[in-house]
Amino acid sequence: MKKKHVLSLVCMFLLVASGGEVNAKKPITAIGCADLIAAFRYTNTTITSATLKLEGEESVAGIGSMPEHCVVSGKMNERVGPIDGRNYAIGFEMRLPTSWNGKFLYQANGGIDGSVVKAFGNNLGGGPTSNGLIKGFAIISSDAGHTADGGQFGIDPQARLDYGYNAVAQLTPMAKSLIKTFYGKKPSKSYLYGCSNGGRHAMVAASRYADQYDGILAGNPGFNLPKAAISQIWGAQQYSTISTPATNLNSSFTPAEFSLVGDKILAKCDALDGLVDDMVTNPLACQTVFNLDTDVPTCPGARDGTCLTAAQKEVLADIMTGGSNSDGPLYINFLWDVGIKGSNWAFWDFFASMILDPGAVAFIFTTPPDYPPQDPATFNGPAYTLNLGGTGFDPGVDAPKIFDTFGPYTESSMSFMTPPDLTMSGLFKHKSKLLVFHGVSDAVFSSADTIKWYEDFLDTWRGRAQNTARLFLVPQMNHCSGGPSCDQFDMLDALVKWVEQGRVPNSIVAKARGAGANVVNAEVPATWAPDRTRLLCPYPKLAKYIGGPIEDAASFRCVPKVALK
Ligand SMILES: [Ca+2]
Repeated sequence: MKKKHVLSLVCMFLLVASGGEVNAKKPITAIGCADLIAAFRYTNTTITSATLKLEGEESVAGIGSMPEHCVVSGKMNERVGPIDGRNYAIGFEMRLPTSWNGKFLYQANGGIDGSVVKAFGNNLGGGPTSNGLIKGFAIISSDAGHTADGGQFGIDPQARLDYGYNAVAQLTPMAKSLIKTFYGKKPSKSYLYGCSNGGRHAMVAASRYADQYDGILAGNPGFNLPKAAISQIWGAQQYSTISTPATNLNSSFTPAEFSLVGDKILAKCDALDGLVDDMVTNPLACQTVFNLDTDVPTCPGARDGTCLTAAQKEVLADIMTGGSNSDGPLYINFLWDVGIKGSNWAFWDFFASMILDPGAVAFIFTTPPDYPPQDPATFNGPAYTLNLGGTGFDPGVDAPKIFDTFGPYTESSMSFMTPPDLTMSGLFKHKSKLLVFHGVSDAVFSSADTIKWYEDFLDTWRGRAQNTARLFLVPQMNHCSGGPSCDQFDMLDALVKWVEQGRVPNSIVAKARGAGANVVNAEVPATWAPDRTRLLCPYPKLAKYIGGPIEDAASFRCVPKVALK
């Protein structure tokens, strides 16, 4: 207590001496960085290294040099898997800035985790210009309990749970304790954020661990990830029927053909939002207006990029349903949106469905894991996805296995991967805030799924809903970034202001990354100003043009969507 008292007196002196500004460079840590290895004690936790990085010693592309900080590496819960005999642990990294803002940030990562992404806390969206470390957060990042192995860790029951939710449960109190050891005090506020699978982690944390976090930011959340993964595989099987050879999905639709569809959607729906500006700001209205059959020419002869064959139309219409088997839908529909022309759309449908999804579905999401016949040593992703030889994914037989339990696999993947309470009642109990964004043209996690969740949330909580969770759709943006969109924004700042200053995010400005941007997005249309800005609005509000330069977000207001009809 005495020491703290002296410290606060020193702070007061600095405040006066510098004319009102505390010297931000003044170290405020309780112990030195390397001292953490010996000083930090926590159950089942080992610190393997702690190294001070001086200002400028590390940098992030597109953002710049990092401030002075301590990098801590460690692992929790080391063990040997009882079924596969492999070594497991929850590997983590923390980056602790010398000039700390007093807050904790959990950086949830994407994919199927498996590597400790550097804990810089890079802002979400496209080409971030800042990050958590620059903002002064103490940040943790982890591998969520396994190393990168294409999904084989799913053979281990505990590794499944760690990936689904338990790594966040284990790491959060440990990280807060380490912060206390390093800085001499606990964080004043705690935040968790991520996109894609990281957005899923965020939605799961909002449901399970709202007591641990004051603010949560979920981008393009795959909160029904097992469903989305089997939908992707089902989709690959459809594309395969018009591919030559059947394993070359890229031959089913050329970039020109996807661009054609995007352009036809734009032509039909651009004006629905009240302004012809090469942007569909009202995607929901577009769904009933755009008609694939009549709005896109059918090829009279050979494909030349200006038309689609009848077979292509049939397949694309099926893809947009999200897929089904004899029991019904596998997932949910996808929205017709201009961003279908973004290269990221084809990446997910043609590449990820053949390389990333199969291992995840066979080993992690199927219960019991499909092992055997799938042998991790010789596993062939495309063969599994396309069910070549009949030992791969059969939608009728295998899709239901995401709901199954078996022996030591006591939870289905739909249980361990998804938020158990989609009403997010814990947020209300603990007065935490949830900010969600979703690129409308996401080829893997359908924006329609997030919209449906949020509409249910609005129905459940009515007048209280918007004070606790808000959804911002990002027109024409693909999965987490990209597409012909304004995809650069700082939602972490918006969340912090909401939590700490009560400044409700009534709109958020997003910027295009055309020529001259810190990280250029080549898909920004040439007809736009390279630095076009737009208002993102809390759903169900939409950005309406009110007059002024059309490249400027200041010329728009968020209005109830009824006003645009
Ligand atoms: Ca428009």
